[in-house]
Amino acid sequence: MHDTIRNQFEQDGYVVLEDFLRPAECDEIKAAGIELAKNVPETEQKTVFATTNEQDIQRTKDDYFMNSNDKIRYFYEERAIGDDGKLKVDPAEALNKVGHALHLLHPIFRCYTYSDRVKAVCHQLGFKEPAVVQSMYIYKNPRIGGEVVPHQDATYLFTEPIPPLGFWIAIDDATIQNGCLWMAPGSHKSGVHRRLTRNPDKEPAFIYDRPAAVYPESSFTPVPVSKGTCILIHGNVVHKSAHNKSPNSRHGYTFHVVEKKDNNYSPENWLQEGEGAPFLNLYTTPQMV
Ligand SMILES: O=C(O)CCC(=O)C(=O)O
Repeated sequence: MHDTIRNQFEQDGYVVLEDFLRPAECDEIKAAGIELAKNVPETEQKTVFATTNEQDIQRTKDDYFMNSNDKIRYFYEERAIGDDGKLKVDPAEALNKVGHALHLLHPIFRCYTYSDRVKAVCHQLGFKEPAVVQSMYIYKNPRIGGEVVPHQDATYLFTEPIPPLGFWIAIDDATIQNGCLWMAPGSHKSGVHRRLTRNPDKEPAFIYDRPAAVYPESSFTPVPVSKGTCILIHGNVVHKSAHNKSPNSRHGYTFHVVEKKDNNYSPENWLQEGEGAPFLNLYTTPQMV
């Protein structure tokens, strides 16, 4: 079992773990995600998150995004907000995602992040001191859920020599129609193609060091999965997801783990450890506070 996961991870850059969560556990997480969407505090600004255009990414990475390492913050779908700044859709279906400290601040997300199953996977992949650095609930809502363009997670969370590891858990069935992940198997073997780095005291606050790589459509394979499946994502593997044009949501819970032992976490990453956002050792952190 150990070798199978590790070999596949090394070969393809991702591994599909079916039945990682039970349907009832997904339902509990989904209820928590919807509860967050329905109760966005009035004081939160309406920030859009979209990956389709470079300037948008750099603009999105404003203070609201940048200071979300130790908070639960709300990012909207572009198609959810009208020209007047008001919501065009039901608030329960307006968000792109919530992040980035669910694993620290929300009891349900904390429980499913620091779980024995997650710890076992990290052991199997050989992590010595794994730490969770960020978490997101991604809604990919019916009809408006935006495309996520091809990228490597290491572009945003650069660590060396050991790349970060993503856990991506399907909370709904993820299909080709509602925007499942598409992976480029083996693409993790070609290094990190570009990085988004802090650009202190300048505008924009973040810059890419290189233009976006162009990946042929033929390199991607769709990975439709049933609710409760976890996809382990190597930090250097190229992946994407399409616009959800279907009437069904495609919720997912995702978080990233970095190795702390003998590994360098780049001080240029947008996300930094902070007093309210410690990079806690996964093996020793309790599920409940
Ligand atoms: O959930 C998705 O559609 C894509 C998520 C993803 O690629 C990421 O967060 O890196």
